[in-house]
Amino acid sequence: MEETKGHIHPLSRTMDEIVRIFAELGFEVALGPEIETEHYNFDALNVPKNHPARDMQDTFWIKGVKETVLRTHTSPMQVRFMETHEPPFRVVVPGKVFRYEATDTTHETQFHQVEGLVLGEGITLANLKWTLETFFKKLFGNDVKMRMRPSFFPFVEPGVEIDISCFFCAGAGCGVCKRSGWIEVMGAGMVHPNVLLAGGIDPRKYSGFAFGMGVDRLVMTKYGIEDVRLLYAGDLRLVDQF
Ligand code: 2U9
Repeated sequence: MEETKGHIHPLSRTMDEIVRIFAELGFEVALGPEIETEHYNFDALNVPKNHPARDMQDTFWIKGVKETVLRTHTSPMQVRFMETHEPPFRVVVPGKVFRYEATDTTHETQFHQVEGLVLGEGITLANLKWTLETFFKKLFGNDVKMRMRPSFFPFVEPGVEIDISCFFCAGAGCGVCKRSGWIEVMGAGMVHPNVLLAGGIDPRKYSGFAFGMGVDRLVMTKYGIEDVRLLYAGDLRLVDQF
């Protein structure tokens, strides 16, 4: 008879490993609802009222329930966490998120994120850099290099995009990193004062950093999976390979 032993899905395995590493670094883990209010998903995160992300084309709005959405990121849970916890704290939020878009090889209507939030007195960009560098070394090995590039997200200021040295060619340049030697893996930044205020935190006393990573794309790059939809197809011919 054929072997029919169960497997842990590569996405779940990667999510678990990421969360385990942050737990080693002293982070708590929090889970939140997949159905959220417009307030927690957008307003509290300093996303302008006219921002394209709020559009019917980008977000699943719940029919017949005013101001309610399928969360487009796990960030609303960090706002809920701020409301119920006094800094200092370190928290990661893993989970499923939703975007209303046409699916193709690189887009799905659901995907997975791990986001994090660190708040305390005197937290700086240097703390962000050390924490994330340490995280990537634990995930990909001690030789991995990390760089930050300026970027913009409404919920952070300054915002950065984080690249790591390509884990296939160690930075030499290959097909996976498009000859650049770098792979973009995360967005991050110092939490915007408006977001701290929305969470009931005094920005004159506390500061902190936040980060967000899409796990599906990381899994695809790591395992050479060329269509994101395969991750959700439930086809054992995919799962059996891991
Ligand atoms: C709070 C304050 C700040 C979380 C952040 C990003 C930058 C980011 C993307 C990565 C790939 C989303 O999955 S993705 O498409 N995320 O670039 N996320 S800063 O910032 C927060 C979150 C919560 C209260």
